[in-house]
Parts: sequence; structure tokens; C-alpha cells
Amino acid sequence: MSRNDEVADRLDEFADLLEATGVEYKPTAYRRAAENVREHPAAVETLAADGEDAVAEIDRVGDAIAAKIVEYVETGSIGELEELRAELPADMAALTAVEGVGPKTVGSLYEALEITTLDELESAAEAGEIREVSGFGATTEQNILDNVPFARESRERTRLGDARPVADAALSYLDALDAVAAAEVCGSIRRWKATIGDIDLLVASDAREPIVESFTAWPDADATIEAGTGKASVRSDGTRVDLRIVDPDEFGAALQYFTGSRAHNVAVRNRAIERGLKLNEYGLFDVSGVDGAEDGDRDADAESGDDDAGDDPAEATATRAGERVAGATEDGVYEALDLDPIPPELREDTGEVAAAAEGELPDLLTRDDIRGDLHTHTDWSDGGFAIEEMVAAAAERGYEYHVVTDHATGPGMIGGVGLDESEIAEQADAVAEVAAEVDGIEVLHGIEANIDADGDLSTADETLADLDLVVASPHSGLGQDADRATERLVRAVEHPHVDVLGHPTGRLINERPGLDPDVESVAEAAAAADTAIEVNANPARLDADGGFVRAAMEAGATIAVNTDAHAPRELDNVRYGVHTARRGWAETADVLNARSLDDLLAFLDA
Ligand code: DGT
Ligand code: CA
Ligand code: CA
Ligand code: ZN
Repeated sequence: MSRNDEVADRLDEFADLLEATGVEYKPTAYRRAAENVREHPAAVETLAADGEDAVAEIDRVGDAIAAKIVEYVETGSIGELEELRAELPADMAALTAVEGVGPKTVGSLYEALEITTLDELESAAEAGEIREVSGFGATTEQNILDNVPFARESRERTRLGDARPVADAALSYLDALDAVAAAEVCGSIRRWKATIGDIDLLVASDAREPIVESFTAWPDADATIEAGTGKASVRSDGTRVDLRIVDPDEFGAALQYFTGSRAHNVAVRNRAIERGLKLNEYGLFDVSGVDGAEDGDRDADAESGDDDAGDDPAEATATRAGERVAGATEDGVYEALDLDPIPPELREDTGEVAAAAEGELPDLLTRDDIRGDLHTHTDWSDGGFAIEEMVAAAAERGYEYHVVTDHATGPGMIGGVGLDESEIAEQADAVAEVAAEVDGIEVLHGIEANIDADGDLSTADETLADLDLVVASPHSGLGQDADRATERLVRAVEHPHVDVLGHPTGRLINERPGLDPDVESVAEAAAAADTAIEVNANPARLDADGGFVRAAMEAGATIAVNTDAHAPRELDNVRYGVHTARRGWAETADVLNARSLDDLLAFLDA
């Protein structure tokens, strides 16, 4: 974490504590300052070394806040903040993670019931104590009960989009070390799950100690959690990073084992047992000549949480008993079991082992298959860049087409963000101008219309009919029940002008769960209506998720992998969308924006 982020976090905490104690206006000032510190190009510690005046040059940072920043950089704490913490010793971040609970609520509940943790909050709600607090009622209490589990889980798991860059950085650091023969990520991050518990890394090498030493000295490591002989763990940017080091001839087996999922590994191991083989993290072994070696003790160990046999020489020798059949490469392990190599995204024990055995794994979408983005924004709505800048960024990425889909006005659009009918017509001319000026990329004009709570659209049919493409997305009413959500989304995909159902559930990972529709019904309706279901690649969304995509594939629906970019660099989020689509078994042929321009236009005209 950069020093600017760290300081900004302190200022945000300051704001929360002030708000909790009923102070007005000041919290807003602290939050604005925090935002500007976070985005300031110069490092705060450098500015602080030049004194308060230099710090106060940051936008929205006044003298009082500048003094606190200097105090923090110099001493590691802020006196006034410590006082506020002592007055209100509640775990603010954990408690405000509960939807509907803000700093003020935390303050009131501490005052009345001395609640400081999620567990205490849940117990108080279960005991009916919260409804007794003035200003609270049974509904609030029930909301808290409903939302605590989601908050608890979101505190424990990191978004893929936050963890993946950390994993990539660690990997390139390790790859550059002399002693490293091979390095890979494994675990849930290699399977591209939307959230991850920790980052798992695997290195092949004959020299373990120097690698452990280098790893714990990694500049991005904020702390060492443990350092053993064959493994080490550090914390980076709030996430735990586990490293394991194995012999090069065992790398493939270890990679297979530590990629998981556990359920997938059980299915693969059972296949090995059926063939008189034994599979573990050291290799695939023929144990037909070995006494008692097939008793599967590895797994019993593993389930008890001890994945640490590498440190115990006696056990490691026992688990290597038999003749090694495979283990140096991961593909070799699958092939020795008469399986096609299974892409990590599919390893969830949902039919992939049977498909691999039959030679029927899907021909999965790849990033190179993507030919353009069908959902992007500009400064005509809430994007930060002009139409021509977004188009240039798309052209730079080698795309064949680009669709401008700013927000239409309607439910969920606040502060005049969305375009009304006449503005949409105006923008059509602006897009046509850019289209006429650029070479090598086709520019289309669309809109992101809002789906209201009943499934109707906020924009008039005549306007929609004139556009090249219509994305329709839910932006409001995201707390409605499952049946209404299903009806709403089915109605939207059946709308004659809708081409793409945008971020179907409206979830924000770790922030709000979004709609919970019956995905099979929505997928079937989308297939019948020739409406594509979007996999929104924004790492805060990843919506539709892998399960929804799988339902779409089974229903014969088309999907689209879009970034919803509000800035040029966000076009690169496409990789998160591609891997999410792969988790849903999406084949290239099923993806609208992997098709040629002619095929795209044919789909849109149909
Ligand atoms: P996460 O970190 O919660 O997002 O999920 P994973 O899948 O990364 O799980 P993690 O980090 O606990 O372990 C990484 C992989 O290592 C896991 O997917 C499968 C393998 N593994 C680790 N411990 C065990 C175990 O006790 N039993 C089995 N069968 N596999 C294990
Ligand atoms: Ca993990
Ligand atoms: Ca782990
Ligand atoms: Zn959008």
C-alpha cells in the first residue's frame, strides 16, 4: 500500500469517527481530502518532509488536515484520531460493511449497547435488542440480521481485480530470481474466482532457502507471516500471499494439486485410484507393487488443514512410494489419467472431468478472440474522456469495432448523468463525426438504457429504434425479491429493441449482493429473444458470473464480454471478463463480440 493510500485511509477513518459522534460538515471535508491525497501524483512523505505548506498544496487539503498528515508521517499516528478511537472503540470498517449500517449507526449502537464487532452486532440483533434502541425498529434489526453474513464474508475475501495485480507482481519478481526454474500462480486466483481468500504461488527450484529469503524481502511485502524451509507467507496490500517451493520434477503435480479446487482434486484423484494409481502433490505414482501405499492418507491429512507434508521428510518419502508415472508437467498428469488437460477455470467438479475423458471440453473463449467492446462510456455521461479518446484507445488495442453506450436518463441515474432523447440524437451526430474521421475501426452508436423495477425501459421506443445497439441494465430496485427480479429481467430481454442485457444482477462484489433471479429462466428467454447476456468485466461487478454464463450456454444463449469502461485504461479489464466467461464454459462461437463486424450487425438487425 502506498503512503498516500495509507494516509487517505486514516483521514477516512477520521471522517467516520467524527460522523459517528454527530459532528456535521467536517466529515465531508476529511473525505474530500482523503480522495485527493489518494489520487495525488506526488508521494505524501516527500511533501511532508517539506512541511505543512507543501502538504496543503494538495487540493482540498487545508492547514488543519495538512498538520495532521505531517504528524502522521513523522510519528506514525495522529493524536486526535487516537482520542476519537478511544472514545468509540468499535471496528468501524467491519460494522459499516453491513449494508444499511453507517458510521452514525455504529455510534448510536455503541452508545446504547456497546457494540464493537460484527459478532456483537449479530448477537444483539438476534436477541431483539436493536429494535429497543431509539431511532431503530424491527425492520432495521431484520435488515442487519440479513446482511451480516454477506458483510462477514466480504471482509474475508479480496476481489479478484485487487488480488490479481498483486499476484502478477509477485510472479514477475520471483521469475526474475536466478534460482527459480519455473513460477506459477495457483489456487482460486488461477481459477479466476471472483473473490479470493489468499494468493497461492508455486516455484520450481533446487534451492529453497535463498528463494524464501528473497520472497520475504520482496519490496511489496508489508509483513512476513511465516518463513519455513519449503514455504513462506507474506502480507501484501492487505492480502495473504502463500509461496511453496518444490523440486522441478514435481512442479506439475504440485501445480495441479494447489490449483484446486478441492472438489476437482477429489474427482481427479478418484480417477487415479480407479486405475491403480496414486495422485498427490508430489506426482502420479503406480503403487501396484507397494504395500499399503494406496490408503489415501494424504487426503485425510490435508482435510485436517495440514498441507505441510513437504516439511516432514518421513511422510514425504512415504507419499512418494511407487513408480513415478507423471509429475513434472501438469498436462502430463492429466494425460496419464487419459484426460485432456483441463483449463483451471473449469476445475470446480461440475462435469469437467467427464468432459475431459470424452474429449469434449469446450473450445473456450480467449482474450485474443475479442474484437471490440459493446458497452463503454464517454464524457457525455459519467465517463471521463471524449468519444474520440475512447475510440482511439479501442483502436490501439487492435479492436475492429467500438460501441459508445452512454447512460440514458432514468431510474438509478442521479445528478443529471443520463442522456435524454434529444441529447441522444445530438450524440448520434457527434459519434458519426468521429466515425468518419477514424480509419481501421468501425464506431457504432448505442445507449445504456435503464431497466425499471418492472422490466420496462426508461427510453422511448422511437429513440431506441434509431440506435445501432441497446444495452439495458438494472441500476435501481436491486433489493427486490427473486421472483420479481426474474420477471423484470425476462421482460427486459424480450424488449424488441434490447440487444444486450447489461450487468444483469447489479451486484457489486463485497459491497452488495444485487438481484437473485432464476438464471435458467432469464437465459432461456434471452436465447429465444436473441438478446445477449453481458459478462461485465469491471472487477467490481463480474456480472453475469460463471454460474449465470453456464446457464446461458446450456440454454443456447449468446453472451457479450464488455468492460463498461469509463476511461481508456479500463478497456484492459476485458481479461477479467474473458476468464469469468471461461468459468461459465463459454466458447468463442457463443460470444457476440468475438464475431466479425458483419456477424455482429446481423445479430443486431435480427
Ligand atoms: P481461496 O484461497 O479460499 O480463495 O481458495 P483456494 O482454492 O485458493 O484454496 P486454498 O488457498 O486454501 O488452497 C489452494 C489449493 O490447494 C486448493 O484449491 C486445493 C489445494 N489444497 C490446499 N489445502 C488442501 C486440502 O486440505 N485438501 C485438498 N484436497 N486440497 C487442498
Ligand atoms: Ca488461495
Ligand atoms: Ca493458500
Ligand atoms: Zn455502463
